[in-house]
Order: sequence, then C-alpha cells, then structure tokens
Amino acid sequence: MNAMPPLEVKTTNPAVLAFVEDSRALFKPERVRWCNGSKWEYQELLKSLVDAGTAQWLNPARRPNSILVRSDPADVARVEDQTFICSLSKEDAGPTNNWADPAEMKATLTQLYDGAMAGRTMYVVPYSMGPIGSPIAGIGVMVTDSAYAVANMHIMTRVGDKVLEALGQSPDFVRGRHTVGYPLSTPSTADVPWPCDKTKYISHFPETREIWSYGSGYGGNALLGKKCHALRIASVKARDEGWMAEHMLILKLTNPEGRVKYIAAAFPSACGKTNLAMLVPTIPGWKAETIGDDICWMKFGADGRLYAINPETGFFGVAPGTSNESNLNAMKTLGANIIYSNVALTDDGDVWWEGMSEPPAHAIDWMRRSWTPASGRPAAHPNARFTAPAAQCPVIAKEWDDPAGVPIDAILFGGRRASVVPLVSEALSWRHGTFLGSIMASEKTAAAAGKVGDLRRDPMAMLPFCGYHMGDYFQHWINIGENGGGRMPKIFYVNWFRKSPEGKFLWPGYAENSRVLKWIFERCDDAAQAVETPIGRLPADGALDVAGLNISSEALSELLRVDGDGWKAELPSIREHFATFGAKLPAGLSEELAALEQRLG
Ligand code: OXD
Ligand code: MN
Repeated sequence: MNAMPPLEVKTTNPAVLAFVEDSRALFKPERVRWCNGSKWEYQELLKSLVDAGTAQWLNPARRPNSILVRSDPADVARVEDQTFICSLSKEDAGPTNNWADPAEMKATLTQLYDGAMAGRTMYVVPYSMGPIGSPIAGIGVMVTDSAYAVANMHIMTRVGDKVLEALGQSPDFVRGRHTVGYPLSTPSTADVPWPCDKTKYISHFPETREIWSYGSGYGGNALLGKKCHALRIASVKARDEGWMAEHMLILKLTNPEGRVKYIAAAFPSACGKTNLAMLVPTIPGWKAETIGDDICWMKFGADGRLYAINPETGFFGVAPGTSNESNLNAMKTLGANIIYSNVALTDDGDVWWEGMSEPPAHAIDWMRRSWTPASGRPAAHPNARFTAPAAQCPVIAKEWDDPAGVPIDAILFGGRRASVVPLVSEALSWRHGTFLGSIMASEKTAAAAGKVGDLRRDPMAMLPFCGYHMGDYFQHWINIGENGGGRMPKIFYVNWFRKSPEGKFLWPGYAENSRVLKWIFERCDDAAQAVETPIGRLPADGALDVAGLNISSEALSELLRVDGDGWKAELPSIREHFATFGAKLPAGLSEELAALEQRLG
C-alpha cells in the first residue's frame, strides 16, 4: 500500500484532465497520485520501493541516499522486437521499425490495460524534456503504476507542478501510458518485488504523439520521456517542424586559449557515449565538460546555427565497464543519490560491477544469489544501470541547462568497428556526412535484447529510435543541411575500436580520445592539416597530437590507413542496406555512394 496522500490537482488544462480521467477509467487503479516533483515526493517513492521489496537501501556511509533495485530476469533491457511504430500508414514506419495498425494495437492494448492497475497507485507525471520554457524543449504527461519509473523520471526529467504551469491550457503535450501489467486483482493477490508481464508492448502513435507501454518496468521501456518521447515521438515532431531529435551526447571543449566548441556525437547504445561525454583530456591545457550523454535536440537559432539542448537531467548509464580509469567523472557522479539497477551488492552494502575494480571476494549478484569470482558468471547484469542526477557530475558545463541551448560546431558519428573504418575522418560535405551516418555500423552490445557481437548497420545510432521511415529521416538530414547552408556543423566519423590483425585494440581510447577531439576542434577553424582521401579528410602526417602517448608508428599508420580494399568489399553490403529503403532512399545518398565508388577506383 502506498502511504502518499492525494495531492491537489494543479491544472485546469482540459486536455490533461481528460487524458488522466480516460486513463483512470481504463486502468482502474485504487488511487491516483499527481506528482509535484518535490524532493519529499522523491524520498517517498524510494521508501515505497524499499517497503515493497523492489529496492533496498545501500550502506549510507558508502552510498548515501542510494538504492539498489533488482529486476525480474526476464525484464532487463529494451525489447526491440516488441517496440512498434503505429503510424496510420505502414509505409511511414518504414523497413527498420515494427509496424502495427494503430486501431488494432489500441484494441489489443485496451484489453491488456483494462483493470491493469487494480490495487495500485496510478501516478500522473507531468514532465519537461529540456529546460522548462526553452523554445527547444517539449512537455509530456505520463501515467504509470511503477514507482520505480516515477523515481527514475524524477532524476532523468524535470517533473511536477512547474511543468503544468508552463503547459498552461495548451493541448500540445505527449501522452504516455505505462503499466507493468500486474494487477493486484483481489485484496489478497500478493505483489512481487518486480511486477511485470511476459507479454510486452512498447507502442508509439506518432500522429497523435502518444506512447502506450505495457508489461515492462525496465529502462527505456518504462521511462517514457527517454527513448519513446525524446527520440521516437520527437523525431517525428522534428521532421514535421524542421528540427532534429538525435541519439547524441553533447560535449563542451575548451582549448588552451579559452576558445570553446560544442560537439554532438552519435554512437550506438553502450559504445561509450557516457565515457566520451565526461572525458578528462590528456593533452595539456584542454578542458572537456559535459552537457548531455544520450540525447540531443537541435533547432535553428536566429543566427542560422543549430542550437542544442540536452532534454534530460540525468544519466541512465551502463554500469559494467565504468571505472576510475574508463570514466572518473562518472564514478565521482555516482557517490550519492543514485538508483542502481541490476548491479551486484557487496558484503558491506555497496555496489560492484564487472570492470569497476578488483572483484570482491564475495557479493550478492543481480539475481540475489551468493557470488564469488569463482562463480563463473557475471555478478552484475551486462545491462545493469545507474540513474544519476546530471547536476552531480563534477564536469557538468555551466550552460548545460541553458534554455537557449549551445551552438553545435561538429557532429561525430561512430561505432564499434574492428576493421575498415579509420580512427577519424572528416566528411567532405554535410551530405557526405549524412551518407557516413546512414551507413554507420557497429558490433551489437547488451543494451538491447539479442546476440552480442553481430555487426549491424545502425544509421545515426537511430535504428531502434527513429519514429518514422528511415529513408525519410535521411532526406530530413539532407534538407536540414540545405536549410542551414554554410552555418551547419562539420561532420566527422570516428572509430576508437579498430584492431590489429592479431585482434588487439590499436587505440587506447577513453581519455586519449581527446587527441582526436583536438584535431576535430582545429579542423572546425581550418587550423589542423588534413589530407583528402576517397573516404574523406584524414589527419595529415603529424597533425594528430600524439605527444607523450605510447603508441607505435605502425599502430598509428594502421589507425589512419585508408583501407580501400576493405571499403570496396563493403560496397555490396552498403548497396544491400540502401536497397531496404526502396524508393524512399534519397537520390543524394545514392549519388554519394556512386561518388565513393568512383573515388575508390
Ligand atoms: C540507452 C540506450 O539506454 O541507448 O541510452 O539503450
Ligand atoms: Mn542511448
């Protein structure tokens, strides 16, 4: 039972009231709670999670005000095969999305939703993606029966009365419905620590800006502000309104003279966006600060440049692999006020995950089993997460929540590629950069269900997140470039993961990536030397600052080698990839492919 008192409803907005009332009639919760976004409310949510057995407090001497949550083993990641774009026409969802007829999907979900919150609280969560009142931001109202989702939304978005105030009487908000799908049908139905259902649906209705999510309580399936709103629905809104909603980190880079550039970078899930967003440069005098680690909304400013905001207020980061070496600033962010999901619990009430430090002699693993290093299985789930307030990051940039956003100078694309793709190249033009983004590929990670290691094309890192036909999305990129003309950011393609023929990483990565960022920064001012090659502009001999870095000249030349044969061998797979978009493939991209082929000779 939830102890929270009902609060005063702080809006007279008829569209909000109707949405909440319709949801209540459908879900039939025992009570409705309007979330006001207060600190008190957040603490109550944590307490109710602990009381329900979903969470436990960590040792306050080690991780103050932090909880550990363990999910159901069948509910640990985004479920891409159960994610649907329910546009009116199937054609609009395109070949990369699952499509379902919106009326049929709503009929299916209405049945599942009917009474799904019996015995539970329906939380009403008004939230803003982006600084409240920013011309780049957007508002949503989510109803959910998951206190875990609400607590996460508190960290990840701006929640509460101030959002309703900013919305006023406007009907322009994203309507999100979420239930874990585990009604407490009779007073004697027992709850479980992690309620969810075997059946899961993450459905999006792009025309009506609605999200209906069922059956999962984990991450992107349940925190509707994140992938569902800020990417899938927002990408459609952005197409309609002439802006961009992208799966990108935002980084502020300052050179030794105090000059600043803002860089946005798209990498597939679990490819190091959070690490790059918080890196500590190894080159003297350079400073990097964080604006966002996952999502970037960009609109044209009055000066014709693209201005970006981070629509989120927290980091929902992959824990395994995060350490003082890979991401010191993340580790410093994680000291207090954190929700940990599916990490291991140490005997002194702290958290641990693979790659954090030397393994403890004993721990409780994410499935609540006793664990030792000899157990032969990971202690933390590979997609274990931390939810952390962005403001706690020691290198958060002062303008991270500026409603005006920051002007973007460079856009980076990247993925995990053991071969073919060099450490860095600069696109020859915006359209060529769009082409490079459209053919991005990466080895699959644990962020989504499925087999780790397979190579998949993930255009602009948006494959699971683009809310409409990807061919139209490519065209939107080209159109945006035409609108922006000479004021558009430069585009670069990076790959920290190239390997030697023996299978060893050639580049140290992490903080040393600042050397690549320096070249990119200076390219934006035409101050660093580049050579034009068939695949783009690469650092000229000596242009990449490797002073003090222990790297052999062989490794460096392999990292920057243009593998003409490798690219040629990849052309059929690029053609095949492009063929999937049929007539919607922009002519501009076919021309870029033909031009690449010609340059390769
Ligand atoms: C994420 C993801 O959680 O991309 O950010 O999966
Ligand atoms: Mn992401």
